[in-house]
Amino acid sequence: PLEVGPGALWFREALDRGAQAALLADVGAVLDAAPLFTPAMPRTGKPFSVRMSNCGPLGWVADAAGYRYQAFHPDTRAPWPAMPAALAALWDAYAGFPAPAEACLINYYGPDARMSLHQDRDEADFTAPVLSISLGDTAVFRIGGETRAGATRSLRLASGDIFLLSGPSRLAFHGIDRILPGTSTLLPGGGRFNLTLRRVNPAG
Ligand code: MD5
Ligand code: FE
Repeated sequence: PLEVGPGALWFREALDRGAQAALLADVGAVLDAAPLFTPAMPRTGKPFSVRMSNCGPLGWVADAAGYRYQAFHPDTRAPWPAMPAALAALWDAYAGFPAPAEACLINYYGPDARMSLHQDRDEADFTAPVLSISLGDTAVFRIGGETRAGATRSLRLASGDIFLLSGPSRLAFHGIDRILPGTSTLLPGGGRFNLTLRRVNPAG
């Protein structure tokens, strides 16, 4: 892999087309049971441009009350679908962490969706890495250091790329500046899925 920062490992083209299509089918089955919801900013209630769902025991949600992990879908109130075996296997292969992932956040980006620069700090255990899998159109990803003011780098995450954030990079500022429409034929309607596998609670 390419080490783009301390503990930030970029595995380009890690998944071949068949593996991407199989993961996309798994995502489709999850979304049949747990449809994409529109998260909203705490306090202001401003909607995100990215739509989301989750699978696994816990899922990340955002609404006027705040950001949190919970065991059920914010609209349907149903428990999140189980983690597909292929995703659990990717965690085992790439994360190098002894406990299983507890959450897979599914982000869907249409052509105009963005995610502003932020840190992922809603988990109780920062010693566990975050594993990101990109499917569909290429994203312009920005990653900096542990302070908002620090320098940032811009990387293009393509379909089939896997990104591991561990160690000091686990708390790096990062975001998605834009999607490059038409760069992949994987999703029939275009757009991009990003899957992030996470631990939420301290291991054992
Ligand atoms: C995405 N997702 O592509 C982006 C980046 C999110 C989120 O940022 O919070 O859902 S995935 C790469 C990533 C994930 C977690 C941490 C870091 C990068 N990082 O510390 O650089 O939908
Ligand atoms: Fe993030």
